[in-house]
Amino acid sequence: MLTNSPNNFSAFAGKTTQFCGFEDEQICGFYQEDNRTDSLDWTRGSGSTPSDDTGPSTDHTCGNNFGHYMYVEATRTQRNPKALLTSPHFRGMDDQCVEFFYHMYGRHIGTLNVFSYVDDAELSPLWRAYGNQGNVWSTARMTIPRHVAKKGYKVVFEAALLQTGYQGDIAIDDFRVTDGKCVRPTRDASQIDPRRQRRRERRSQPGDDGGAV
Ligand SMILES: [Ca+2]
Ligand SMILES: [Ca+2]
Repeated sequence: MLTNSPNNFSAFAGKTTQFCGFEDEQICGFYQEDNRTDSLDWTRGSGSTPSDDTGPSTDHTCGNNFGHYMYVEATRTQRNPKALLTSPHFRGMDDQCVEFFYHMYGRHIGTLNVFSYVDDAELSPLWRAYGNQGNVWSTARMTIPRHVAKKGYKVVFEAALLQTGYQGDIAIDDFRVTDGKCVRPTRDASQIDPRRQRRRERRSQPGDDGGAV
């Protein structure tokens, strides 16, 4: 079961915008799970991740070495390496849109699963991306339906890594919750082909949406 946030806050308002670029050390009240629930933690990083040919080289908010993002470093030493990061509590009167940027670049990329979590209920899947998505920050947008928003929910990020190699870092940045359905919700993203990846890399600039699917 998920533990309670030490920095729990509730966002309940007619017009809500909650944003987290992970620039603050408190990571806006996001919290890790005890490693009995998962097996790894997310790390707040900046610049490049320690391993070559995987992970972002800058964050998404600032697009430079000073900006921060959250990532999970790939490891070969663990069985089913997995790390959960849970958001603070959000509530809304109507549908809400959850949006964030993700970076999944490398030869051994596993899966990023995103869930909503209401009280003590099961995690319910919102979105997932699997495999190498190219060396870009891409956007994901998913609508939280009204009945969930009214009850109040958290968003849970689960990085499920492959054990096959260390080029498998998964990163997220610029998390946002706004009122209303997402204008352009994104589909799940699976492995991309190399030609498409090159196009995405050419197009990608910090601040744009990186050509997300
Ligand atoms: Ca950032
Ligand atoms: Ca953990």
